Amino acid sequence: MKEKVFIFVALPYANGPLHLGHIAGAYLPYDAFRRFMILTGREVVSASGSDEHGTPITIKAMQEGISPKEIATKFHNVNSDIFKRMNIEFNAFIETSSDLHKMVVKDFITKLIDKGYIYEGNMIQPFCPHDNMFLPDRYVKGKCPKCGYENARGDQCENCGATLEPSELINPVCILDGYTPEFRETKHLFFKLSSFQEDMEKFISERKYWRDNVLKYSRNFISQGLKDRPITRDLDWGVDIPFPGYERKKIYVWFEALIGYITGTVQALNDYNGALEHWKDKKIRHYYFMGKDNIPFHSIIWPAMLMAEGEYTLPYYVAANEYLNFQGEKFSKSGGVGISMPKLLESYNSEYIRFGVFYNLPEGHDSDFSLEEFQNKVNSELIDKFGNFVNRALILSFKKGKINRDQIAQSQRDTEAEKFMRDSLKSIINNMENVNIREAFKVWLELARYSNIYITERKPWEACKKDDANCLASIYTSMKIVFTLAVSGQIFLPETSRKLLSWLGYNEPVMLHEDLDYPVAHVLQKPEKLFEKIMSKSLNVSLKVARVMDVMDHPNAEKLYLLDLDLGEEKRRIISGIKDSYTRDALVNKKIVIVSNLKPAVIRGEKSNGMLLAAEEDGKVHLVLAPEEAIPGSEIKIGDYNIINEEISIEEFKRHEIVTYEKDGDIIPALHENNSFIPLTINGKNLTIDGKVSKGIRIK
Ligand code: B3M
Ligand code: ZN
Repeated sequence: MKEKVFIFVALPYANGPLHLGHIAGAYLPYDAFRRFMILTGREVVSASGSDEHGTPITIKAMQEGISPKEIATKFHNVNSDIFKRMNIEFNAFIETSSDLHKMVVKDFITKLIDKGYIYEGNMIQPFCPHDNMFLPDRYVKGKCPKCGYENARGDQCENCGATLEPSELINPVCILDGYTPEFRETKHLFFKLSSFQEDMEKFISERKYWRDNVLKYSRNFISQGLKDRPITRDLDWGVDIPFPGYERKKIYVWFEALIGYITGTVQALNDYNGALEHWKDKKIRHYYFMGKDNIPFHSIIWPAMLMAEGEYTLPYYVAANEYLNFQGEKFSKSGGVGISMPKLLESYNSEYIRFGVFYNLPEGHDSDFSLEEFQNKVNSELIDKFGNFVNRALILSFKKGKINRDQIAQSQRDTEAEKFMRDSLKSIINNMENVNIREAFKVWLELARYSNIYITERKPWEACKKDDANCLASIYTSMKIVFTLAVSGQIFLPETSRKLLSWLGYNEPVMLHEDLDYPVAHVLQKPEKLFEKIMSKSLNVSLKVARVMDVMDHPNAEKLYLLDLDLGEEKRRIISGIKDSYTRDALVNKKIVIVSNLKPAVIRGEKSNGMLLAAEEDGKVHLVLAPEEAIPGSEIKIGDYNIINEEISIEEFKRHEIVTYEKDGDIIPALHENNSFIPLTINGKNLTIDGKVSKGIRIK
């Protein structure tokens, strides 16, 4: 009988599109592990879902002026689509606002109440006198008492990861209106986490095989003494509390989202009681994947909830990853750092993204992702090493036709290569078994590198000209390695591996084990090119033509204008300090150029949604202009850069140097990079600069 395993991955909040940091921190490692488990013969039930309740959703809904349900559904769909395009698969991907989930939560909580692990108590909670309401944790922000970070949330500090209570914040304020909250008493339900101090100590001490980061964090958490936790909140969006007196409160989002793992198995198996029976089956191992900020919820709170329930299986493995940073900074949707997945998928093949993430997996320590390194590694490692090797082997083999293992005599070099392959395969399997995904991938890639050298040294093409025995032996050996790379590659690069295997005549997934059998090398169809190199580099700066429609004085700043702009489909307002150089009349109808993907800023009480480009010399401003016939809203081209239009901060924009540059006697704007100048153009025409200005002046 097949071994059963449950694999879970933290439920992403449905309050925005996932970014690469999420994908690298949780979902891709999870997907690799799930594929590995299936390919090694396990019966997998895997689940995750959209975390649709709680303040992350209500705050976002408030910002967008739509209902929490609409926000949740919108991003449930966006994120489901991202997973699909990334080939990240689940047996169930639930929605926590579904009736099924609410039922599972109710049953779970009722059981905990019956067993006396949930009680009613009083709690001091922030109350905003101005809004006349109790504030949920995330409606309060302030300074972190642990690390001093200024913008810590009432539930957790994003900077140091500490879990917090709003009352612990230094200088707390209400996020709705900036008022200082009062702390008043109100009643809530509490979970008796304190009853599990000893059980938790034992639980953690029995899991010495966990990663250091998880063990360290958990031991530290427990050593501070487990305290009871409130599990209800003053919010009107969430799972109801089955009690009178709690009409205006809901179950705390974390408490019910964790129960989502049970809901997930019920949905996957489409059988409520059947799924619960599986939860009681202690032979089934449960694996959980998540980013490091979710550690205590999975290594302590959830196990304690399960202990309280009494019958269900505790986590076998909690795989928490560190952070993937973006070009030196933390990925942050709100701070405009990083690239969202929908944008990334517009520009790159998902196999490349998967490769880039595995190459840089933040397992064990933080790692950094830059677009430039990503493109370089895809080109130089995936394509030049793996692709090149595989391609050469496939073409030679295709030309030679079927080669039977029994008809060849391997040279010493061939047996050496085969041994390297076997050892690599063992190591990949062994590492995956122990959830060392980064290391497993490294070994896989190393095998590709090694093989590329092997085939270059072994030169089957020369041996084949003379038609000596080395010809067949080296092609056969190469193909055996191609087969091994393809079978083990199914974990990491499913599309690529599927293609390769189909050329070799395998139209179903090939199971993975240490002794892969490959009796006959045979390439059935002429292999296509596996990859295209990434040629155009990407630039996250979107410059657009804008026609000035109207110009007004800024009400609170003498030197500033408000410019109303026509960008075709879109109208925008920006603020600019060009009053000394341009009159209102000189500006109206000019076709200027703006940075259109800047994070909006508020300048002296007015919102500015972009920034115009101009050079300043001797105190006079010279606008960058588009040709007369340019259509408002069209995008400026910068060489053959692939333009990514994702919101950026002003600091990020300033990293790119745009200057005045002399070309054929004209002074034009150009991007200065790696010692070359790339003119900004539209429909093949250069942009111009208004008035006379020297070359080499910074445009900003
Ligand atoms: N939604 C936290 C997060 O997205 C949360 C995970 C829930 S797992 C039960 O970081
Ligand atoms: Zn902190």
